[in-house]
Formats: sequence, C-alpha cells, structure tokens
Amino acid sequence: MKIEQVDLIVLKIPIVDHFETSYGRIHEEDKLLLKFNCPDFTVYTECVAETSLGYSYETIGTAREVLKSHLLPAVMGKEIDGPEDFWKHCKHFRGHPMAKAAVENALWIFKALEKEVSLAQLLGNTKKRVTSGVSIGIQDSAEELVEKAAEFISRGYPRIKIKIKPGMDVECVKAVRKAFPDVKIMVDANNAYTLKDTDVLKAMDDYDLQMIEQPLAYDDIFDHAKLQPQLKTPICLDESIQGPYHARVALEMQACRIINIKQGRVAGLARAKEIHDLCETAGVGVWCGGMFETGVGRAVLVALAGLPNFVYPNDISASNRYYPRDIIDPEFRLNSDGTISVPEVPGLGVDVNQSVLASYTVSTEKVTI
Ligand code: OSB
Ligand code: MG
Repeated sequence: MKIEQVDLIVLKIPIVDHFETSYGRIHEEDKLLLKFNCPDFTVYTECVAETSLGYSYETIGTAREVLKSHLLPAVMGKEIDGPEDFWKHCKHFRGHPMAKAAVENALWIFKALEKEVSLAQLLGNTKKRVTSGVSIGIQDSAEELVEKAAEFISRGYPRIKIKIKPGMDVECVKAVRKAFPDVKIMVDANNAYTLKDTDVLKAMDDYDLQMIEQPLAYDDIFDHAKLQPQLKTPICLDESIQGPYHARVALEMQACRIINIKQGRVAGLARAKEIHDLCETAGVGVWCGGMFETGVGRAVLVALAGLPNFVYPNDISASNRYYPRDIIDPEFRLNSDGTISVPEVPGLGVDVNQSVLASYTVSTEKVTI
C-alpha cells in the first residue's frame, strides 16, 4: 500500500453552547482532518490539536507544519504494510504526538480495510458497545451547572464529568451531588491547582466522586504522588501521561489510581494500547478521554475503548453533544443503556458526508510526493 497524496483540511464548526475549562472558553472548534489518498482506498483521520496552547503545546498550525515537512514525507510513496511501519519511519522524530497520531491512525485504518475487518476488531476490541460519559464545561454559577447536568442526565448519560477551577469547585460539586445523589460524578481540574491547595482537593472527598482528573501541573508526576495518599478520591492522570514511560513512572510512584488514555496525546493507537496493557498488569483501570472529536476522531475512540481494561465510562458522547450536524454518517447516538455502539463495518466504520464537510471547510492543502 502506498500513500500518494494527503489533503490537509481545516474546518471551523460551531459547537453546541460553549465549553469552558480552567484554561479558557471556546464557542467553535477548528479541526484538522487528513484525507489519505491511495490507489485502493481513501481514509480520513482527525488531528486532535486545537487552535490554542491550552491543553497541549501542539496547535493546528504546528501540526500542519510538522505533517507537511516531516511526518508525511517520511511515509508517503513508500510501501507500507501496517501501523508498525509508522514507527519504523518516524521513530527518530521527537514530540508532536497529535500530529503523529493522525498519520499512525491512518495506517491502522488502511490495515483494517485491507483485512476487511473493523478498526475495533483489528485493535482487539470485542465489545459491541462502549460506556459513554459527558464532560461539562465550567458554567457561570452552580445553579447553571446543576441545570446542565440535569439535561445530560435526562438524555441518558451515565456519568457526568465537571470541569473545575479555583473558585468554581467545592460549591459546584456539592450542588450537583445534592441534586443527584446516585449519579456517577467526576471532576477534571486541567492542572488548575498546586499542593498548596491540598485542603480544597481534600474537601472533594465528601462528595463520592469517581475520580479527580489532573489536579496538579500538566507535566507533573512527583507532586501527584505526594497528593494521592492524602486523598480518598482516586487521582486520574490525563495531561501528565505523555506515553508508556510516563504511565510506568506514574504507576510505580502510585501517583494515580486511574489513567485517562487519549490516543492523540500519546502519539497514536499502538502506544495507547501499550499504556492500556501496562495499566492492566498493574491492576489500574483506564478510560478513553476525548478532545471534542468530530465523528472521524470519535470513531477511533469508540474502537479503542472496547479493550478490556477500559473499565470506567469514557469521554465519548454522542455526535450531537458538541455538533448540531456531525461530518459523518451515521452520526454517533446514545443508546438507551448509556452506551455508544461500536461500528462493525470494515475500516473506520463511518462515512464522511461530503456536503456537510464542504460546509465547514475553511481551507484544503494538498501534500504530494
Ligand atoms: O481535559 O479531558 C480534557 C477537551 C479538550 C481538551 C481536554 C479535555 C477535554 C474534555 C472534553 O474534557 C472531552 C470530550 O468530550 O471530548
Ligand atoms: Mg482532562
């Protein structure tokens, strides 16, 4: 299989409502899609980099540059057998995991198409459905947060994740827990705290939270290892787990009791699987994080989240959680049991709707060999 041409497609899509984290508020999402053209197949992948430097040092701008100048030239025009070939050609490139994942994912999808199996099957996922969960951004008040939570719970989401920041934390969690005594609730701090805030973080122990995600610095493991023994609530690491090495360090240091796996954050599905396996051996459960993916990226998450050690609800919501009209057919819907169905057709398992895609497209750049 040879990749002959890749289109870098930038989209701008309005999101339902707005979304606020401890590092800012967004009203629309810019997205980078890759369209791989080969003689036998066309494959789409999504690069999960955002426009701002909030979550990661990667942006859509850096990803486009790294893809055009380094990653795509390394794999294009060469005979490719499968995802292993990505690392054969790109092992010496440092950093830029989100750009890397966008290429690595394509090689998995090509392999699945060649073998006429679904991406999920190729990854070893045997589940037909994965458990959904919804992430709720910081609201202007605790009352508004309770309203938002009520709306998502009534739609059937089995787990609510609340974004927190200093000043919008304990009171918000208390209000949601009071309104919904039996719902699975977790919080995500996106590194908004330091060890000086240990008392605030300890106060979270009163609200029966499933976990607290990434309370301390985005690149920290050491301080989380100091914090975890002081909390009853399990710490889940997101930003800090940049790859299998960081997972191993966090597990050995007992810096967390749960890991959020984002395949884009760790340079693709092979490394995501490796972290999954390391955690399984250590007896630490994982779940699949999200980056506001369109249906193209969401399908990759759904395929991954069926591996056996994904034991917590995932940040994999229905297409309409963020997008009034997703770019894929069929769109992802929430089943009545709070799950999302895993596509069973060969490859990614969803089709890109060309007219919807065109309506969101801002620019298309063709990379050729
Ligand atoms: O920290 O998990 C996060 C979105 C973008 C960047 C970081 C995060 C998130 C989310 C939303 O929490 C998850 C989703 O529903 O896609
Ligand atoms: Mg997070």
